[in-house]
Amino acid sequence: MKRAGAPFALVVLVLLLAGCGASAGTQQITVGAARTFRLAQFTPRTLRAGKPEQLSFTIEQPSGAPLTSYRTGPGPHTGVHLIIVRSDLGAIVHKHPPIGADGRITEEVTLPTPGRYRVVIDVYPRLSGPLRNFQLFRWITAAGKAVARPLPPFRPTVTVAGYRFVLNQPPALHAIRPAFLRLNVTRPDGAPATFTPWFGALAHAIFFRSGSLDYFHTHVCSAGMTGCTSILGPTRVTGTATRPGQLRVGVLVPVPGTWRLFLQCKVDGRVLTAPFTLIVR
Ligand SMILES: [Cu+2]
Repeated sequence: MKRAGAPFALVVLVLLLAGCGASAGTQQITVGAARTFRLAQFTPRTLRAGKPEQLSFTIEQPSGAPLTSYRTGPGPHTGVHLIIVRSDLGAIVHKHPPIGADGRITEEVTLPTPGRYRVVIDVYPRLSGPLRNFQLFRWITAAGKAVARPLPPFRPTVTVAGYRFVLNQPPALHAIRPAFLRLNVTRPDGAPATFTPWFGALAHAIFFRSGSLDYFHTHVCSAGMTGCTSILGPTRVTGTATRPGQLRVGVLVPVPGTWRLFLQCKVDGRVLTAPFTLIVR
């Protein structure tokens, strides 16, 4: 085993305290000896590509009863976040599904192309004690012949539907160390973009590591908005947006590697997803 004392202790901390979570590569998270949450009645495992499909599941508590009580309030750290990423990190789906009174969660999703997809369910239960959130994982498949695309290299400018995301002087990035990416976002006419809150934040920064698909998630909130800080072990990060068209995005990832950042924000009534490849040492 290459992993000795210190890194293992860190992994345990990450599992217990992760603000928006790090993937352990398993299908369930064990918190202590007795508290195990798991996915139940997850359906379907295979979907059609390019067609809306109903994805449905229940989160079971350690007692076996469905989890029905979730965090509410301002900020993005509430309820259930459903994130589905293609295994080559070429596509992402991000939803905050409604939760039925019986704990059943159903959401319509469209997987754009054939391939394997990793489902990350980031759960914010309303519980007493230190557990803030945890993740559950599943693989699903969109039927058909998958064409995996290699991850493109880092590019400082990404254009989505005519909106330009420009990364200014990106800093060197290191695992477990928070850093900030400063972006300018302009509309197709060149004017600064105005961000509308979406799923409790002005922008969502969803990170997946190439290959292992480790996961982390930070947010950009407006001044005074609470419940926006992401935690990784003892480290915290909060993004800010001080002027129209400007985002300061917190980067905080658990391990080195090549990561794909999916930066999502709502501008002019549409949700934009700007992907960036980042090298973290
Ligand atoms: Cu988010």
